[in-house]
Amino acid sequence: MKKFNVAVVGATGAVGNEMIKILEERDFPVDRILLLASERSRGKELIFRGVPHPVETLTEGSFDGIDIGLFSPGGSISKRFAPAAAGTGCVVIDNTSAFRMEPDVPLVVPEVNPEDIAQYTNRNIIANPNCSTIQMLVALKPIYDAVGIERIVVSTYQAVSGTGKEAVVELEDQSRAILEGKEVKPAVYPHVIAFNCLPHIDDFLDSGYTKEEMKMVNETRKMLHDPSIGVTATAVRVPVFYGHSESINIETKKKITAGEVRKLLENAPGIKVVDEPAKFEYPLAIEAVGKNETFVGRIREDESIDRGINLWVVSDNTRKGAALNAVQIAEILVERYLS
Ligand code: NAP
Ligand code: 3JN
Repeated sequence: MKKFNVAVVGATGAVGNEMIKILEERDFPVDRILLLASERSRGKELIFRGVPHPVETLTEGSFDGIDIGLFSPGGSISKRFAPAAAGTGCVVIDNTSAFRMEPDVPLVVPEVNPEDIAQYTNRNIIANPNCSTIQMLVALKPIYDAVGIERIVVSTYQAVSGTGKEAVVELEDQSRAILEGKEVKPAVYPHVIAFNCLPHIDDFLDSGYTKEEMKMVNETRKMLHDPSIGVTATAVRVPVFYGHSESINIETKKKITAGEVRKLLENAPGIKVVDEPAKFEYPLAIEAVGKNETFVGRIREDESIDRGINLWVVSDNTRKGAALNAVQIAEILVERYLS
């Protein structure tokens, strides 16, 4: 089997770390792995397949001989370095919002629109959606294909790991300090996150929505190739370390019962239905950690309208929400286009 030289850009971060783990777990055909981060990480080593690898400093010249670049160094760094990498023939799979809405860059969730990967040849860049969009669309695509969806109303409950490694430390430190009766000062977020919920993720826009909320609207329309689907989102940060949860209400085009939705989702790729309320079984963030599936439960008809369904959807945000989705795209890329 052909093997590939793979660079992980942002290798020391929350997403990069998970990418290294998933490449190893899924036995991705890696010939050489190159771990890249900022100057700050010079001298660090990370383990891949039991062997320590030095972390190198990202430069425009880092990509000679690299076939695939898995990027998660933040939007501004991707904007600067992804085109340089793509120019050397490396196919970039970028986890940031830098290229997601560019019309000639495919934006892909393998369970939703794998056929769009073919457009990677336009720029040698494929974009990975925002974590909250990914898990929502994994859950909704089978329903969309079966009966159509007119409108989505979603509220997210997002873990601090979505912000990065510093936020994980902040939640831990603040929780301990508050329980010890000490005063806490927020640093990563504008308010204390421990024992709190912040209805604020990413910057506010003039419309009153946040950028995170509008990512869910715009990315959904792009991946479903459906500019008219209605989507409205409220994105909330909660004091959970790993695992994003979402309360989703949809209005379908044709009537579908809760039982029919359950059956559809039980047979859909990437989904595990956990929906036995009588036994107190429903998807939970702490049970999704380290898992690849998107968990769906609390499936019920919205009794306030004719064609409405409510769902509770949970997934590990650093895996399916970021690193796993990127590696799954890379798997399709090598199987269908690079081998
Ligand atoms: P993180 O834990 O803070 O890690 C950031 C990574 O980027 C680190 O490896 C860091 O290296 C590297 N980096 C920062 N500045 C750099 C530079 N000038 N040159 C090279 N590398 C640099 O953040 P994260 O949670 O992994 O997220 C990183 C990015 O991934 C986010 O900004 C976002 O764009 C994207 N992301 C996407 C999703 C999604 O929904 N798909 C979810 C989370 C994150 P050092 O350790 O050397 O500083
Ligand atoms: O906050 C979360 O739960 C997910 C965060 C994603 C994120 C964080 C910083 C910058 C993104 C993203 O993937 O949309 C970005 C960005 O690239 O804009």
